[in-house]
Amino acid sequence: MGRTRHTKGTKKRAATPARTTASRPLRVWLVAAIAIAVVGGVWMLRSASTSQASSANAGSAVLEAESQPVVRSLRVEVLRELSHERDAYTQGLVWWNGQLFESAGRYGESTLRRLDPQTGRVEQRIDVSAEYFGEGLALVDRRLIMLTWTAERAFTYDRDSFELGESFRYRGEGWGLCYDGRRLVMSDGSDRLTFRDPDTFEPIGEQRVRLRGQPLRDLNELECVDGAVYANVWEEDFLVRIDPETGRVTHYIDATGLLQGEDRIGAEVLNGIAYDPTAETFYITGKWWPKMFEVRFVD
Ligand SMILES: [Ca+2]
Repeated sequence: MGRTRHTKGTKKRAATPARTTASRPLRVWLVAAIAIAVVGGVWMLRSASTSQASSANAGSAVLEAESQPVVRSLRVEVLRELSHERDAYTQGLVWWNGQLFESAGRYGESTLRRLDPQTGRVEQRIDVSAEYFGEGLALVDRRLIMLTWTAERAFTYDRDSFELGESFRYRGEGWGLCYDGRRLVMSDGSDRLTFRDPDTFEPIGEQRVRLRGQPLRDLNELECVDGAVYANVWEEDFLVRIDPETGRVTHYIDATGLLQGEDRIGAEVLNGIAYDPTAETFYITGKWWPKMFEVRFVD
């Protein structure tokens, strides 16, 4: 090894002219200085652009936070409790003129009911054909329109006689339904609301619902109130108020703890929301709940 190193050194020295050997330190320093300048310049440029990028990122984060919509939190103030038939697997609830209409689901157990809002007593009831799983319910003039879950059929019933009228076909699942006086709003278990013509049931638009910027799926029973859409969310103890023009959730309504003690035995999820515009109160209940509540949503 020592021999090889020596040979190489000797060879190198022999190949190097004497005058070049004399100016080598200067050249080395020049090269080093240029290298330092280049590396330093690149580093400064990079840090400048990184710092610009960081401040740009910080700026957009601030903007994003500022543009992040504020969701108001409300709670449920219970004004009154009324009874609710435990055999109703509630899917749709509608208030009209001192009456409550309710649609209930499950195969072989689906029904349409008229209730007395003062007591919750069932005053009229018809069974839905066992092949259909009843879902959301809306009132358009004299027609109650009831969705079915997966049969892609909506049935109409006369508001007073419950006589079956025309039916509509649609694509996909049916969950919740409400009527805002101009169009029907329908949920299908996703984050989508579909707007439909109330006469033809044809889709005329849709909106995706976002809670704090994130898709809010499992939208279930609906209620159209003064241009807003209130919704149950499947398997959740909260409701939301949605601006249907933007899809944004504007209010989050905590409805935990409504049922207490033995009332919870056999009761399923919170579902069913109806609005009484004369009293400006809501009726809410759940599937197989023994009670319904007349409530206000308050700060
Ligand atoms: Ca409703």
